[in-house]
Amino acid sequence: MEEILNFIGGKFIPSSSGQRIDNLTPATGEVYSRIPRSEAVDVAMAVAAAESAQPAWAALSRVARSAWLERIAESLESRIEEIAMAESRDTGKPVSLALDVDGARSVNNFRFFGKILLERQQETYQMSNATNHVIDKPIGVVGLITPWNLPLYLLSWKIAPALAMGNTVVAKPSELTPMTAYLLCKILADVGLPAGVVNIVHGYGTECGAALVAHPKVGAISFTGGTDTGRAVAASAAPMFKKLSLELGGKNATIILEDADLDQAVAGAARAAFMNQGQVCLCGSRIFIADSIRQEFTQRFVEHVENMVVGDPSLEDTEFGSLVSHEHRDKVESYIELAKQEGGTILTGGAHPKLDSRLDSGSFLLPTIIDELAVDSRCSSEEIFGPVVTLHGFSSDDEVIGFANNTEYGLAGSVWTTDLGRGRAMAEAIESGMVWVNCWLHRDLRVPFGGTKNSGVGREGGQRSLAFYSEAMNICILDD
Ligand code: TXE
Repeated sequence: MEEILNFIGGKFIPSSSGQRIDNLTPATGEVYSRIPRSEAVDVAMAVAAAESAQPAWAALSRVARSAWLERIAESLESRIEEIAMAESRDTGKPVSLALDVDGARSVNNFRFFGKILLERQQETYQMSNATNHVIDKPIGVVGLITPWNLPLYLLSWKIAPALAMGNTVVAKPSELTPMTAYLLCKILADVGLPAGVVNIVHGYGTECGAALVAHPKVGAISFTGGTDTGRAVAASAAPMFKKLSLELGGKNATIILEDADLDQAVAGAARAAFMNQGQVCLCGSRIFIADSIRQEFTQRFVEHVENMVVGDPSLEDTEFGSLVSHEHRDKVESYIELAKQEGGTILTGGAHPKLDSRLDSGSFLLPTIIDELAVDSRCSSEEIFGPVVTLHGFSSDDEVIGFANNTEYGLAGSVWTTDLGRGRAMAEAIESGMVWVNCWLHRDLRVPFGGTKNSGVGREGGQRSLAFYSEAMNICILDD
């Protein structure tokens, strides 16, 4: 049984109360490690450590901080297989996905933000008799709260730009998936990052996460998670006027126009629906198909999904693993039951796969495709965050734009067409932060990432992340 510890002021320590929370691997249900059940007192220790480390960290040159990020990237890269296996075991996702996303992209996050820090331009504005110099100042201590679906990827997406801009960090990973955050701490200790620059506290959201948001010395909060939790975080942070970035849920549309390349669209829509067992905020969980190709698309889509390799996440050829927990699977299954009551037809899935007996207690659920639901049914409009996709027809561009926008969310979407001008026009009409045309989750780390409506507040990504993790200050100097 591995004991995961907090990382505070460069030391690995348990929670002050000594209490722990079991951590299990969702593919087998086995408890294989425990995390500290940290509370406000532990968070306060972490914030104090971050506060005392911050001036020296901020005093380093950009070149020096960038070099630290590169050192972390190199060390992570050298342990990428171990990271991928740990992430797969902790989340239930296929190890191949953990290698590509959680492993490789976490390395990239550190490397990328180290690089663009050096490219950041200082703005100057000349007046007739004075010059304005806009400078970036660190915020101080920033709080980072991350979810269970892309644990190390999202943690590194926040830690790297926060450190780049001279802040120190207190982070709280999801209590469901703490292992790669712990491995990252070991890496930070190995490379000799100064004590207190990164502090990680584990525990429940309502105890440890809420204490971090409420701590008066934490100047900014970056949160990724559910919309309801985001609301609670915003309510706690707003009276203190903290800088706030919220990346929340989505109910994203995948739109297949009648001129789409069907090979590309079928594979793309399946990837968008079921990557990471449908547990990505960007997943396309509502597929709108032009009436004239609906039958053909549906048949090919169902075939494609039924051919996905579902099973043991630790095997290299597995394409679809376990959901994150029994509780989460129960929630997803309750939506499948609801879909039946709402008049939906399950075209495939809706049941547990038959697997090796070792995986009997795992949180597996087959990829599920539901047809015949009204576009405004609860299943087609509420975020399920699992391997469930609903299919709907449409007869015109205006109609499908109305369907796509008929949701409280506004995070992402994709449009599939061979007419790129029409695809671009449709993308612009969709109320969301990001739309892909003929691709999905094709990520360039320089572009804005985030959503509108109930999908969040603010944008991170590239220079926008560097701006979020800093305070812009203008100095106006009257000419001689
Ligand atoms: O997320 P939570 P959960 C959605 C998805 C899912 C739902 C709930 O619909 O079914 O959210 O998932 C911490 N103050 N997404 O319960 O609770 C918590 O410990 C401060 C979308 O896992 O939002 C964890 O570290 N922190 C999403 C983090 O917040 C609190 C990814 C996220 O947990 C807190 C995951 C509080 N009061 C779920 N309560 C996405 N956008 O990618 C909890 N936390």
